[in-house]
Amino acid sequence: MGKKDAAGVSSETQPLLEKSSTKKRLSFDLTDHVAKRQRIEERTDHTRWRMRDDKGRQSWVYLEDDQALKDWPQSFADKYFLGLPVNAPDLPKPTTPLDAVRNGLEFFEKLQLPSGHWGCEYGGPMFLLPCIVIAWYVTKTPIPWYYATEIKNYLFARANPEDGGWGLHIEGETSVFGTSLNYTVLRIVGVDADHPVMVKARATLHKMGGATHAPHWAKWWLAVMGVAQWDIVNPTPPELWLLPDWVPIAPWRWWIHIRQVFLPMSYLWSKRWQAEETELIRSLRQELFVEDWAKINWASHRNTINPRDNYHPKTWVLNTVNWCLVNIWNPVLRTQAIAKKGEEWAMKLIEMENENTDHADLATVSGPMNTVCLYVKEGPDSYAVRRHRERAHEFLWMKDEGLLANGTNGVQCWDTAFAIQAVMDAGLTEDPRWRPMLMKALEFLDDQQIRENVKDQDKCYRQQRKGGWAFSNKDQGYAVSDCVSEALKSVIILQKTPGFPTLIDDRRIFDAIDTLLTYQNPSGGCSSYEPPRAGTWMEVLNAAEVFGNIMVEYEYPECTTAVVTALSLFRNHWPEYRTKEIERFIERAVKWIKTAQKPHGGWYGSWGICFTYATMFALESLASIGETYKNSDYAKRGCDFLISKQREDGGWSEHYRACETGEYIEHPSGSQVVMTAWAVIALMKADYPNLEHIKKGIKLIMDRQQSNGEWLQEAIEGVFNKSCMISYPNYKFTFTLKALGMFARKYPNETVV
Ligand code: LAN
Repeated sequence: MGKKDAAGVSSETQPLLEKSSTKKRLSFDLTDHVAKRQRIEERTDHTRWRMRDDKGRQSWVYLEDDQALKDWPQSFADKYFLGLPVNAPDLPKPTTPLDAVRNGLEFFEKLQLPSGHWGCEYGGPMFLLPCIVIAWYVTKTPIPWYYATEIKNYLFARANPEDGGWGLHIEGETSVFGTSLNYTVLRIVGVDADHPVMVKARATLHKMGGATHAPHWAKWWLAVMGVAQWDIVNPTPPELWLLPDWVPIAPWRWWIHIRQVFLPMSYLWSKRWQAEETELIRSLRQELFVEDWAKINWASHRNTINPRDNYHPKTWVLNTVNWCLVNIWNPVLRTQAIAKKGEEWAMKLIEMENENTDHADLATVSGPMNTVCLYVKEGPDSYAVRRHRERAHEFLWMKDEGLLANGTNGVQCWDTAFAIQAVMDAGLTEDPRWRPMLMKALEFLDDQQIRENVKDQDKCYRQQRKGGWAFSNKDQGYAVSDCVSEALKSVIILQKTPGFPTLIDDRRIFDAIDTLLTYQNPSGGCSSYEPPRAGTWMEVLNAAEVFGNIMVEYEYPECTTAVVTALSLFRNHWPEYRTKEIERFIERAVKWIKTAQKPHGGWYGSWGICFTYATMFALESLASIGETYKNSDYAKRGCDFLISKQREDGGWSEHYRACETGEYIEHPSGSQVVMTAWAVIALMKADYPNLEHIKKGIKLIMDRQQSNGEWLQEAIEGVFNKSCMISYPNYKFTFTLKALGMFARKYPNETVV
């Protein structure tokens, strides 16, 4: 058994505690690290890190013990993730796209984790690590030296080389949000204020106005720490949760992520809870602000914000609401009883979320916030707090640059589904060479299917999920329309391939279909976690400032297409099941896709960058009902749009700023393999007649393949809420393979090299 470590840090060979573990086993040494100086080193020994895959729960373990090191050798995937040499052999130079697929699979297969899924870094956003680390600090959770050291290394590596600050995401320009919070993290993990990196970052922060110019979420975290006073935080009253369901602005109607963040925010705002004051907190009060801390007029800075952080300025409606809350509601009308009732109901909802996810929670913002709420309500020693501490590690990822926070607790089901489909598109599912890999992937999806709806689904405002799949794993358990669809397609494809067993029987497939059919909106399109529960006018209440399109669900071409293609595949095999509804669903969905086309012919992407990504999905939807370049004006205009963006070298290259501005923008670093793959997949789906364009794209993808079969990481691929980018490192395998494989099957007689 490995050494028992700081609160919940799974150490060495000790498995993560199961839910069934007795409360007694959950006793940690809660030494007050606040008083102690955090141990921090220059670097850790990267050969000591291991990724533990506990049935799809990923956590990084640092083996301090030499015996444990021998007993648990570093795997190929560990080394790859850590950027250590993997020594993958050179493969015969491919002469055809299919050879290139085989080489790619040779490499990609080695990255499959023991439970059958593919893992990866899921970083990008720069506000997630602060959520975890500040939550640790205020709940007095010790941070092991190897975490502290690698968090420091990651943030040092990611500081803007010019001004030393941090942005909203790794490629973004420096902002107060990124800089104030990551500076705080560095101080928590033990970096001195006079370290040159800190001096530089602080100067930049001060130039931007200091922490009084931070957006709402940063102000909230700093108030929780006691580094700022609560009066600087715009109100988030928990009594909003008491509004009857019919009220148009009731929070149950908001997008799942925003309401799950608002929930703990509202609880702690209402309590005006602050962490115990420490030397560090006193010092941060001096470091983060331009003004003399004691003289700051906190209330006057509620709406102060640096323009760089102000992607979505608050509307006059929200400003008026906030004014009324601050000046009338809070001081005059808000009775103790109302506040208490609001807090109680918010806590009840937090508890339901914990129960439904075994304390993993929806994502990396709400999880740490909930940890603090439970610490406040139940104290440091409760099961819930300790289980939260333990599960936080599933949100961390170790790489060559250091330790970062993932956007969710992984990308397990999503990437696994695409990996299977890439093999299918190349026509290789029957090739015995890939059977063991595919079998493991199928077993993983079998294990990860969500078998039941959540308890008290209506009470906690959850969407039906039985038969679905989450983006990450079943513990998190939030079914998403496209995650269900992609996983379901992959399962059907494999189970209908000779040689594969039926692990998921018809009933379970029907469960998935029943859930999928709940996702259609009146418009015909599909959104992500739930059909919209209110109109987009709700965006007037967007208080987060740094994000757009965050308040409610929208329809997305990506999600809509995934559902359309899943239903189409399903009905080919089970033509009798809910036939009429499926037919009607597909018809309405594709109609909606047409309405979403932009005048230039492309579609705006919300989850990948940007028009290239969504146009691929939209053209696939059209193709699924037989509409292609030659018979559909929509498909033709979509293809013409893509062709107009193809570069000299045959590739595509869209910059993330397109997501912010809504205009196609070229990436200055030139063609990207992932985007090129999306574009050629789109053109092939639409039967674009001029093969030369497709061949040039395919050639670029082949040329970029390394001699061991891999592709190298290029610019960031994903996005959310218009302004924040997020990495999908496995796309450089799954979509390249898919593009090459599709080409090989569709044009078997064509050569490209
Ligand atoms: C994700 C990741 C997956 C993504 C797809 C499945 C790709 C998409 O097609 C549907 C939406 C979904 C599920 C999605 C929604 C928003 C997430 C969860 C993220 C981009 C990962 C991180 C992000 C989450 C909101 C980050 C926390 C930040 C907040 C603003 C609360």
